[in-house]
Formats: sequence, C-alpha cells, structure tokens
Amino acid sequence: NYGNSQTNERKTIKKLKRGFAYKLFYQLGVWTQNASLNDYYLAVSYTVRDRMQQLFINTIRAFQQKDSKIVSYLSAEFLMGPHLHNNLINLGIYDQVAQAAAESGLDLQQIIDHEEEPGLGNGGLGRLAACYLDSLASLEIPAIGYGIRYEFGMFDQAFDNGWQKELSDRWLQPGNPWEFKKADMAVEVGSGGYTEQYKDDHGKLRVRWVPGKLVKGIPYDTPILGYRVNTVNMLRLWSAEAPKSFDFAEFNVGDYLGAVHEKMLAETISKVLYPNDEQSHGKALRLYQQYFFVSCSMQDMIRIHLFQFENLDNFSDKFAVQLNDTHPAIAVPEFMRLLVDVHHYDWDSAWEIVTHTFAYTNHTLLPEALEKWPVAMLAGLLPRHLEIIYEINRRFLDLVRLEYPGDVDVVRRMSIIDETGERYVRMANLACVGGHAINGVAQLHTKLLKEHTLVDFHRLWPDKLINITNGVTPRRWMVVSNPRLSQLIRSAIGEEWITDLKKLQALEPLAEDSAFCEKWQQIKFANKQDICTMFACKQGPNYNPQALFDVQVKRIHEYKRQHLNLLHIVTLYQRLKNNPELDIPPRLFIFGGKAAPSYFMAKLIIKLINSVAEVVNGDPAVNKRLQILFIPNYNVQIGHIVYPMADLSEQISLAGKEASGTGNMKFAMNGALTVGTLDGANVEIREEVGAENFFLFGMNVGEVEARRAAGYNPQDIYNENKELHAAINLIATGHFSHGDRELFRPVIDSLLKHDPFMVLADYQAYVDCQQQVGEVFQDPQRWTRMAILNAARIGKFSSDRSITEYCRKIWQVKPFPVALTLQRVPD
Ligand code: 26M
Repeated sequence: NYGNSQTNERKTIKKLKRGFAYKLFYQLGVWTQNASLNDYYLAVSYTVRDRMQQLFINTIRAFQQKDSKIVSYLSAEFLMGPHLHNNLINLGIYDQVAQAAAESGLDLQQIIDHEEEPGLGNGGLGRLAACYLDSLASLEIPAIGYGIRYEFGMFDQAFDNGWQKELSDRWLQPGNPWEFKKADMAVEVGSGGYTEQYKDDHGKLRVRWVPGKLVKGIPYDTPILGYRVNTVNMLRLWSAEAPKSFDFAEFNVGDYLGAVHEKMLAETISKVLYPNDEQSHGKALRLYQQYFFVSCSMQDMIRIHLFQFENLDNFSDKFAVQLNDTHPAIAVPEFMRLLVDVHHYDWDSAWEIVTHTFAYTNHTLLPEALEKWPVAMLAGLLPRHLEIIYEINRRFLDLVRLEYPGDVDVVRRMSIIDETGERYVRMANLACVGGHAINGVAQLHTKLLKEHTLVDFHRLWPDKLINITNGVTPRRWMVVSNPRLSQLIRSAIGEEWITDLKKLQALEPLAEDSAFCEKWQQIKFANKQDICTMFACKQGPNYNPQALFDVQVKRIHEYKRQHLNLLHIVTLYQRLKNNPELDIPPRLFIFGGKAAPSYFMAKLIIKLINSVAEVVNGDPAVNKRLQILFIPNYNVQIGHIVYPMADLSEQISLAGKEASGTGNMKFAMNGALTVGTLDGANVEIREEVGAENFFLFGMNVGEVEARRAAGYNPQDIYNENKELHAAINLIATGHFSHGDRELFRPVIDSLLKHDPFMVLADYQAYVDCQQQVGEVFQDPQRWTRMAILNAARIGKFSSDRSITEYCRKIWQVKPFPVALTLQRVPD
C-alpha cells in the first residue's frame, strides 16, 4: 500500500523534526538561531537514542528471564568508533533522519562527522571487542560488555616536523549522548590493607580481607543495537569515584584538603587508557585499573544472578565470562574470593563454579607482551588475591606433579609464579588454569600456541585449547563506511549478505560481467577521489586518484614491518631517478598508525616515513608517479575512509608474529587485494579467496625458524643485494634528513646488526612481488576481477561467524529473541 506507507514516512519525518527541535530547546537549552554544530549533533543523537529505549528496556527485561544465558565480555578496551551513523543503520532510519535533517536545514553527513569517537582502545584487541558486541546483538545473544570508562582514551596523534606528538583525547568534553549514568548501581572496590582469620556464627574458621581503602565504581551504560532486531545489548563501563563516607572521615578530623587529595587519587583510576607499551607492565595503577573493573563487573553479575536465583550454585548456567586477553585475568582469584570469603562456598565447590564460568582468549605470541605482575606489588595492593593465587597454584602444581612424576622442569614452566629471578605472577598461566577453554585467534596462531607458547598446557589438557578465527562486522566495515559499494552489491544480489556474509558468493559470476565491473571501478575511483579532496599534498602536486593506492594502516611496530614497505618505496625512488622512462603505474603510498609514546624505534620509523615523504613528494622528477601520504591520527573514523579507497592492502608482518590481524579482512571486504606473508589470518584469507587472487611473498614460519637456526646475518644480505645496499645507504647518508647521518642511524643499525624481524631476509621477495602487483594493476580488467573475487569470497571473516563459533564451542548460549512486552510510556 504505497500511499499509506508514504503517509507513515511523512509522519516519521515530521516526528523526527519535532524531536530535534524539542531536544534543542528543552534538553540543550538553546534556540535554533544560536545552536552550534555540537548542539545539533546532540539533538539529533538524543532523538535517535529515544528510538532505542523501548528495545533497550525490553532486552534488559529478557536478561532477567531465568532461561536466558548472558555472555559477559570482559575487556580493558572497547574501541567502539562513532555511534550515530552505526545506530542509524542498525535501526534502519538513516534515510528518514537524513530527510528530516535536510528539512530542518541540517546536513546529516556533517553532523555524523562531528562525533568525537570513543577511542577506548589501542588497536586490534579493542576493535575486536567492539565488532563482537555488534555481532552478539545482531545474533540476538544476550550480552554485556564490561570495561573501563576512561576519561582520556587513546591519545590523538599530530605531526610536528615529522615527529609524532601526543595530544590528550578529551572525548567526553562535548558531551556523550549515548551513555546512561547509573548512580544507584554503584559498587565498592577495595585495595591494600590486610587479611585476617575469624570464626563465623557457626564457629567455622574463615578468612576475610580488610582493605585499607575503598573506591566506588559507577556504571555508565551504552546501548548496543543489533542490526534490525529487537535486541539491544549493553556496554557497561565503570568510572571510579571516591566514596562519600571516606572523605567525611577525613573531614571530621579536619583534614579537608587531605580528603580532596584522596578523592582525586581515587578518580585517577579510570582517568586514562594506557597505550600498549612494555613500560606500563610494572605500573601499579595499570594493575589496579584491571582489578577495579573486574571486581565491579563480577559483583554486578552476582547481583543480577541473585536477583533471580537464591544462590550462586548455577552461576555458570546464567553467565559465560570471556577474558579478552589476560588484562581481566585477576577475575579468577576475585571470583574465588567472592565465593569463598563473602558467599561462604567451600574451595572445591567455588573452584567448580569459577572454572565453568571463565574462558580466555590469547591475542599474542610475542613473549615480551605476556603480562606478569611482581609478587611484591600484588602483596601490597591485593593481599587476599595473592593468597588465593598461591592456593590455586599449590593445588594446580600437585596435579602437574601427579601427571609428570619427577619432572621438576615442567613444574617450573607451568607454575603461575615465575621464580626465575624477581618473583612474578604469570597472568597467562592464571587464565589457562582458571577457565574451561583457551582460544587463539587464527589457525596459525592457535597452532603456534599449541606448539610453543602454551605447549605444556596443551599437553596437560588436549581439548582445552581451540581456535576461533577473528572476524569483523560487515555492518560498520561495509554498510556504514562504504555506502557506494554496499548499494551496488544490494542492487546486484539483495541484502541478505549483511547478516549472512557468505551470501557475497553470489557476486562471483559478476566478476565476468563487464557492466558490473565498470560500476565497481567507478565506485573505487569515487572513493579515491574523496580522499584526494580531503588531504591535499603539502609538498607536491595533488594526489592522483588514478594511482595505485597502496595502504598500510595499523599500530607502528617493528614486527609489522612498516620499514619493509619503506625500503620498497626508496627502491622505486632510486629506480625512477636512474631510469625516468621506467614503466610502472603511479602509486600513492598511504600510511596510518600510532606509536606507543615510549617506543623509540617506532617513533623514529614515523619520522623516517615522513622524511622520505617530504623528499619524494617534493621531487618533480618522481612525484607524478610516486607519492606518500601519512594520515595523522589513524582511528576508527579514518578507517571508515581508508578501507573503501584502498587498491592494495599491506599485511607484511614477519611470519609467526601477527596473531591474526583484522585490518586484512576489512580491506578485502572492500575490494582491495592483499600483498602479504603467511602470517595470522592472511593464511586463511588466501585460502578463501584463492592463491591466484593474493600476492604472497616471504618466508613462512618454518623458513623463519630454519633461517634463524642457521645463524641469520643481515649484513650478508646488505653486502650482496645491490639495490638494497643503495636504498639503505641513501637513508644512512642523510638524503632524507638534510644531510644528517645520525638521525636514522638507530633504524639502520638495528637492521644491519640484529634485524629481529628479518626485514632484509624478506626484502627481495617483497620487491619482486610488488613488481607483479604493479604489472597486474596495469591490466584494470584483471585487477577488478580479482578484487571482486576477494570480496565475494570473504564471507568467513564476518564476526557473526566468529561469534557463532564462540557460542557453540565455548559459551553454550543460544539466541534469545526479545519480545516487546513492555510498552512505551503512554502519550
Ligand atoms: C599491555 C600493557 C599495558 C597497557 C596495555 C597493554 C596492551 C593493550 C592492548 C597490550 C596489548 C594490547 O593489544 C594487543 C592486540 O591488539 N593484539 C592484537 O589482537 C588482534 C585481535 O585478536 C589481532 O588481530 C592482532 O594480530 C593482535 O596483534
């Protein structure tokens, strides 16, 4: 009934317009004439948020039904990215809101772009948590994401003369319309103090922790919409405040300023997200952040449980708790403490509940990234937890000794306490012992966990270690960020792929359809033009949208080998200088990524890329065919722009170092081809899209091991490879540093003396492979065909598939569709 739906549409738009005006006037207290862009952003967001409330409240009601099992995703990081656009897409009201905005004299795109993204994560691990929340809601799985409401998220990156500068991220300053503060749901968390034994009412000897200090955790809830379903899950982030009773006590003895000071200290707990660097490993504040959010979350789940059941016996039937890396692993002794000390369970029953509740995801093989905390630090901060960890370890090591009689080495390796020097608590061992499942994040990663990092645990419990390959949400990474491509796919094969990504397979025959291929090319070109207009080149001619857009965006780390990419650029630069007639397609090299503030080498690599960019972009002899753009402040928002315009995705880590990677999936979904090593999920992507549609180079894990065993000497390669020799010398002799030969010496020295990530060993294979890339790009038909096949065959890497596997293999949860039983408030 067209006429009727049209009047409904008009009604919706009219209501939305009224909503904007109402929010502006009553909630923001401004008049249309003097409203700022931020006022409009808030007014639109509040209007959209109102439309989520009925679903949100009904979902929370469903959580309280006895037969619904809830997934709790515990993560120190959630890199959510902007909410407004995503919520409009998931609610299915983008077009109406755009129309209502237009009729109110507003540009919806401008309002969307105004949002300050919640960047409460470093990179892959935090963004994975966000994709998983999207899939959990879209699959109608009841779920709560538990984390920390950092006042300052990931720092903003700026460049100052090519060097990274860190600026504080005040994301809450403009106001956050997506969260609800739940002051009445606050919980208390202790620290320090001592433990004591006492006799309870029945004369039973018990232990209790008498903390020296308390802080309050206040939950802030953000609704997480599923895609066009009734389920609206919740992200519950904890903010630290000083308890009232506490500063009153100080006030009574007259130390008012002392009390204010203590209050300030309490509030630093949730002040800032630590950028991931090794430096933060020893920091008591970081450990306390972890304990703080974990304790709040466990207490919260217990409260929810006891609201429905009279005891905690069946807790693990109600909650499945996933530990996102070891950052929340202190949950294991905390839950034991709550069960034994507070709820008076005996040890064995408590342990049964705990181990059935938790499961642990490992995200790294790098030994230096495995978390460990000094025993002395735990003793001071969490004395009861240290006792409990010792008891867990005592019982666990008894089991190990029983299994391997006389093997003292295996006991030393598997112990939760590292006693090789200063004593540490090994958080990975604690997480392995305290849960019923451990998973790696890609097939290769899981295999390496089984063979190296967690080999002893795998031998002891052969069924515990499983693989669940990462995935990303096609809602955000296609529908939201690439509207042109999504529309083309919709008009070709319908919309089922949005919730069932394997359906993209229907695109395969269209790779032979010249009309479709032409549209595909036009869209890529339009996406590339967008970025050329957004970023003007500072040193040379404007960026050329005809060029091959060759993109590497990810955190700057030596194992990810941004400097290998750079050596290729310098090689091309030399070739062009030596031979101006050289027949290679024009390329734009795009970089994005932040370096940890204390990671000297990573920051120097940023400076090096920017320095090469300055010379190359400014050189008229090459800058028609070679240009470099380092986009500052790479974050989710920039990701929305970058993935849709890429021709080539750089996934060039040393084999065995990248656990999975998730950017690799986002690129391929948007029709970029990959140049990559056999590392992380690249292996599976290549398997899916076909070896003939993937540019593979470099050593595999076995070859890396063999090369190292044979005594790897990078100097030999430097001496033998003429082009490499010249490229390194060009940098070393100051060509990119105004003659300064010292500036980049640490990078050069590292490469020539140790080269821990074997950049030189893979250099020639990489350069040769890139030569092929260039040749294929000069055949646009062939390139487009390959790109379409990549997108068509990428279905496996939807986070919907990952989450479905977690539900079946680990959590034992099923969809619980939400019925809208609670009605809206009456008009
Ligand atoms: C550690 C100490 C102090 C402060 C922060 C940290 C820390 C924070 C995040 C350490 C590591 C962190 O993240 C690691 C990470 O992002 N790993 C990536 O996880 C992705 C999702 O599984 C994988 O795709 C990547 O391969 C993996 O590098």
